[in-house]
Amino acid sequence: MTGNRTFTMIKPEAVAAGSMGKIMDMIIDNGFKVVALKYTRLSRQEAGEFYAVHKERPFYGELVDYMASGPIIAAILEKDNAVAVFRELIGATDPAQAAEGTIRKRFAESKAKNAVHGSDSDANAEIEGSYFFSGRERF
Ligand code: 3AN
Repeated sequence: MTGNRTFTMIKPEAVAAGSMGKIMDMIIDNGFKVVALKYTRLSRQEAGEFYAVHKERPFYGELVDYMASGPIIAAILEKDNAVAVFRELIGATDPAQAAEGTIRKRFAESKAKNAVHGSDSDANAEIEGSYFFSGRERF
């Protein structure tokens, strides 16, 4: 349903730290239904495609290298007003600015290694979710 789904990734440093279970618990405890879930790894090329909107940003190369550096968890999540509510739960891009109780406040290392991704619009949630999941992988 439009407006009720978002897409997330638990990023390589958070997976490497063994935090994926705790992060999924926070997501589920905050009322999100897990519609799709996958443990996978992006190639450098795939990470570049996924973050193509940031191509002109100075940190693009670093971001692509980092996102391809290890396995991630990808998921589609469902809740009313999912995109906005999930971005509130993850907190600011820079963990130093993230509010208490947010996922990034608790798990992020830095602006680059910030533990989780959250879609920034309904349109991007659909595009990003479709990048990882087919129709029969969504429940
Ligand atoms: P958000 O993930 O909060 O939507 P964006 O869309 O501005 O933030 O940035 C996308 C991703 O690029 C971030 N999740 C982060 O990993 C990386 N990033 C953003 N700003 C920086 C920065 N100044 N230096 C390094 N990486 C950054």
